[in-house]
Amino acid sequence: MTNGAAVVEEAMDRAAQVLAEAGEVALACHINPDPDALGSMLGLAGHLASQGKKVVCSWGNQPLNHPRWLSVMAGAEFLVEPKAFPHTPQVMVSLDTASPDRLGGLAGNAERATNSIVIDHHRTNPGFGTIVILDPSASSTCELVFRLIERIGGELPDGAAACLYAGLLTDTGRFQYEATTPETLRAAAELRTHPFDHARMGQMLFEDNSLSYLRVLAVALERVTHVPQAGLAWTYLTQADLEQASVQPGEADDLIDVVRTAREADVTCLIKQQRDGRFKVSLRSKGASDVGSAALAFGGGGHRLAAGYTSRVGVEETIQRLIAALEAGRETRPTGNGSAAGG
Ligand SMILES: [Mn+2]
Repeated sequence: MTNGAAVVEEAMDRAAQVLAEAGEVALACHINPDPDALGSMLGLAGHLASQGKKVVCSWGNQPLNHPRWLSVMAGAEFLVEPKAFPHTPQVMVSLDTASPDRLGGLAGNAERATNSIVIDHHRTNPGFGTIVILDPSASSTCELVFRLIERIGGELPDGAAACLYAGLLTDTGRFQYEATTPETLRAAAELRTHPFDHARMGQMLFEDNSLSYLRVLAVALERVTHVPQAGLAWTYLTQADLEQASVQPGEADDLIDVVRTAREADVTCLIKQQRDGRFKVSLRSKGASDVGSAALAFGGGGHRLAAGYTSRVGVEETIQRLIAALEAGRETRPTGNGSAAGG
């Protein structure tokens, strides 16, 4: 066992003890949650509720918009608006949240909590909270929650199993990405022993696009630009593009998954204008570039192969700065494959 693994195990023990002793637990995940964030939160909440704990779940967007795929999960009854979240929780768990600001309106609640348990797998997480379960080698926060639940003990409810499976499925790209380990697959196999409709879940999570979305995808694909010297392929969408097609900015998040299949590029970038005018920059790498470091340099975060940040300058300036950063990275990178843990 490496030193890092021992630290994670010790934090798991402490968290399991605090949760076992708690009567009430408040859980939160990052704003604009993805299935790993929501699944890890509702999965842990479902298990704690089955242990007789009072649980309450939220995230820091006001109002709380329930994603369509929440229907393949369980535990929607635990969700409350952030304003109804305990002001000073005795025990608060923050899930899949790479930094306090990713809690949005609930960052103060985590700061005030007597016990603030943070469970996450983002390498860029600075390690906030009083108990930090941070394992950048874990495929997903759901995998970490699965291990924590084993530690807590007791029967895992079927609905909680479905929640955790959803997060494993999406954060591993259907068990494709490099962080998928035998442990990940053992967790998935164990979760699949519970009765839930995994085929419908896959459909809801990966094959549920509106025609409007497909039309926006066509616009983005038409604009793909190749920058060979930076190993980059990039595209962009403005608010006008999204409004014209009546697509919500959050709906177009997966569009980069199509662009990143470009054979000619190692790095893919999607610049998407938000309602407030700023630009959300999403980055993906096939392995030769560390986009996590690039995103961190621009005030964002993420993993070595998937990361993002927000830019306040226009599309043209944003891409020029990114190209400069990528080119600098290519010059300074040592030869050979990097040894950084993926995520
Ligand atoms: Mn995650």
